[in-house]
Amino acid sequence: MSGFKADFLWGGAVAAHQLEGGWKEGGKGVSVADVMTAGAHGVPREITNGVLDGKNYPNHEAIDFYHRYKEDIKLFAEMGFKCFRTSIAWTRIFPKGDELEPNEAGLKFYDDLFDECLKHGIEPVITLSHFEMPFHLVTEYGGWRNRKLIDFFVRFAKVVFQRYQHKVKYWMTFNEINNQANFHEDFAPFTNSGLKYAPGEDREPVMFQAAHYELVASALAVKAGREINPSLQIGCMIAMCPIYPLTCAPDDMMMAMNAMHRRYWFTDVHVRGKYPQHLLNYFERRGFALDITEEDKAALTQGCVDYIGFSYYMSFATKATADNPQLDYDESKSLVSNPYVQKSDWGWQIDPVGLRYSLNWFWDHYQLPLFIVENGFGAIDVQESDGTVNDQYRIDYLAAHIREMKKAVVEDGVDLMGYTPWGCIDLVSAGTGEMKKRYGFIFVDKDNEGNGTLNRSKKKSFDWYKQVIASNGDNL
Ligand code: P53
Repeated sequence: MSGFKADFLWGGAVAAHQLEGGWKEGGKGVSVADVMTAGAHGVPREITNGVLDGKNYPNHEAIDFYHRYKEDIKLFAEMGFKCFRTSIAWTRIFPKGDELEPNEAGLKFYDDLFDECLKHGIEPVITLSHFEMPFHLVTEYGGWRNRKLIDFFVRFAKVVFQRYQHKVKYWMTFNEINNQANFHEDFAPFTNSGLKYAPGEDREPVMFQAAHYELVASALAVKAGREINPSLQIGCMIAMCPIYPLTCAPDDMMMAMNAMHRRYWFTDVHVRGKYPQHLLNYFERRGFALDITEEDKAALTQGCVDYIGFSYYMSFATKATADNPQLDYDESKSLVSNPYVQKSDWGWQIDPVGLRYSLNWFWDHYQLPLFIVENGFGAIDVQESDGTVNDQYRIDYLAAHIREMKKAVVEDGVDLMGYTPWGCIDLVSAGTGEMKKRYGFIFVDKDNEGNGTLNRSKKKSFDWYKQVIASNGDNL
């Protein structure tokens, strides 16, 4: 093959809660994203007990895509997008999550949004759950620690598959389901699974239980989606940060392998429909008594995914230490700085070669089509007095990653479906809640405190990406 497929899905990616705003419009309920304040690099977002007066909740207005999506999609079309990845805010469809009937105003919003995309020849790529589950499911049910969530999620999935089956072909179930491997910090358990831990609670088995229910829910959703319409393509979504050994010392290599096991077993279950033996042995060693039934195991085998969607921003590194003889991975403690790569202002290690490695790793393990559904450079952009933004650093980052992606396809023979850079229009950062951590080709005039006109303007990278798409990845 000389390059990317003729029907390669170039586009951009966002998530409902990070750009829509309109947090109460059209009957929308409160989501987990609506109770998270703005933080900063090194300052975690506060998760409040409901929406409190006097706090800054950046997702409530976000970039007001809810009212401005026509203007924004027109700009995406101008760049030549073939597809647009977003999510459906669960709380627009089931405001509390446990209702029996969906909210028609929410369904109508996505009908209009998808129609607008299709009008411009842009294929919607849709995530069902992207860090925005109903907050009611947290307060009433304890989030995904409760088995009942499976039914609520599957009901939501069936409603939207049924409704949009002729408008949306590509779906993913849970965004970055494996982020919660980092269960010692509060962010991932809450955004992935609506988990709030009691002080001193043994967090790890709770995470595995929640993830198990999600994997069953994902499999049941995949099965239901196929029954509704066999032409739907339903994938998983994994946050890929490959973990390198700091040195070639054999124990460092084993530590890296164990770390990969602990961060990526989720993919095994999604793709193969069963737990890897190393994890079952780990549950036994740790004495975790998880609620995994025979029906669950059967369900997992019946809902294997069609493709692997993944995000790639950075690689990690780890090393063995004397106080960890079993070489167990604890993401809050086991990572070390890689001296061979640069870091972004937010400490994310910049490693384009890691993308080629990741593509090969996924392909070697699973032989399923791959879709890079997030990649990008969060940076502080400066708008000049004439309104322009010279984001050459973003162009450099993306070009370097696309070059490696091409090697994976052309030289290594990986089957790659498409590429949707993250935050194709500036939006609220998930990790920090900041506006100033920008990823877009399109600048949005809004700051961390919520000031600004919300006007859109093209950055330098806008015309660059347009050329990339027009040349199917040849003009970088
Ligand atoms: P922000 C951590 C590591 C890798 C990806 O992230 C991550 C996270 C969580 O912060 O999240 C994904 O906005 C996620 C998006 C998110 C994007 O990466 O923290 O799917 O919702 O916005 C970038 O810079």
